[in-house]
Amino acid sequence: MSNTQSSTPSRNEALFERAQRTIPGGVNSPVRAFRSVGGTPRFIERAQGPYFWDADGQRYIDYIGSWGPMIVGHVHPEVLEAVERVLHKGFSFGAPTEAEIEIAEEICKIVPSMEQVRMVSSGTEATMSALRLARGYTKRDRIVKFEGCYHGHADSLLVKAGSGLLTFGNPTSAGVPVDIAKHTTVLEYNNVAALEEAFKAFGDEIGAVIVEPVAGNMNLVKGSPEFIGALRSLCTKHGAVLIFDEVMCGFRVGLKGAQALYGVEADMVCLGKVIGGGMPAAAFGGRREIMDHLAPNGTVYQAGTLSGNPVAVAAGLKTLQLIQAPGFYEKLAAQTARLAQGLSAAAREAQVPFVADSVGGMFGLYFADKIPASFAEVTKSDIARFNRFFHQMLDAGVYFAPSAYEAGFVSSAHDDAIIDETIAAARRAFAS
Ligand code: KE4
Repeated sequence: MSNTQSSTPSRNEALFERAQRTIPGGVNSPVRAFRSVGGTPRFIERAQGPYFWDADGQRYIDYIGSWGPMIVGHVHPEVLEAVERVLHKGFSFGAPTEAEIEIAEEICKIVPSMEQVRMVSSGTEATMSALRLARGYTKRDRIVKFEGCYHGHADSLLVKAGSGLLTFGNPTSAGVPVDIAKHTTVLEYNNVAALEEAFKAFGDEIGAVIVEPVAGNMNLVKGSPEFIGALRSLCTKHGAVLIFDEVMCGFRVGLKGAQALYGVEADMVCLGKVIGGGMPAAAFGGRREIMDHLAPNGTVYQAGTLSGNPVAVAAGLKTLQLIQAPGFYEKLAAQTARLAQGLSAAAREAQVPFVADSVGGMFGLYFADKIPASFAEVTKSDIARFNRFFHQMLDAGVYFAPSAYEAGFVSSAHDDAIIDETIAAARRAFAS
């Protein structure tokens, strides 16, 4: 019996009602409110491996993994032990620690083009700081982003395309001054011609181009090799800083992230999620020549009370060590592909227009005839059908992202039996 069909009001409903009195929308991040899929958000009480349980004790196979961080599964014993080991030594000092050097060395060892790295506490801080550094380094205010990519909620990044290519960006959120949004140009993702046209028109004004090389915030949409290659060559030609926002795809599409996947090195990389192992930690970094402009060495200011927090670093460092186990990504990619292929096959059997795609440990589900290559193509998928499918699966104990515009995530704890259980539940959902 699912919660939505039970006669007695669920604890989720009672908690959601109570939450809305003191928390805007009852949630601390909008996507959690289920606004796009409808229904009552599940209040999670505990998690273990690939599962979490809600306030009614209902178990779900978790395919959001906290939106990427839980790549080794929830409460991995070795991560738990690493955190317990440091907890009694102190939660935060506001002073440097050796562990911060260790995680910086680990990140610079693993991620191409990272000669130096600065720890922060969220992906938003990472991209906001990387943009300020790129602007300070190039002394240029204009930045370029792409429709459908999400880089956190800094003012310069909550911008949508102006009416024409050469017009200024417009805010996507109230409270973002037009004077800030106008410095952001928004182009179509994977559109090489538009990119070339923009660089031709004002390439020498562009301080930074920021992109999700494998996008996960318009559902999963992969950058084409031509698009990623054009970004690199045009930024090099015009002296613009190329920023790969790998907060989501870093350590998710492969150990060395999208740079290795495409064989393209960015000038700066933003990281998050996996590097905190579920605790608040993110980072931005790049060539020393750029990073040297950052305070206290340089004139670009950036700071953070909890940056490099010892508890978060302990969880992140252990997670980074675990994902370097031989065969970790081959297995993760195989499990994720098994899920995508199994779901596609189940939909085909039921003659439902549905496709799925995957890269490493992230996947996309689309009620459409083909895998999308841009935000506009994603909007053409059958969103209403996705929303129905989401609830059918939720009632079956499978928790996909509560939005047709989000990617999904598999962990090393999602074994064949769990993937096959998910596919069987989808077969029943497609058939109904
Ligand atoms: P945070 O500030 O939420 O830690 O990171 C912002 C961010 C930056 N860059 C990319 C590529 C991201 O995916 C994110 C955050 N991702 C969303 C998932 N759609 C976080 C979930 C949420 O907003 O609650």
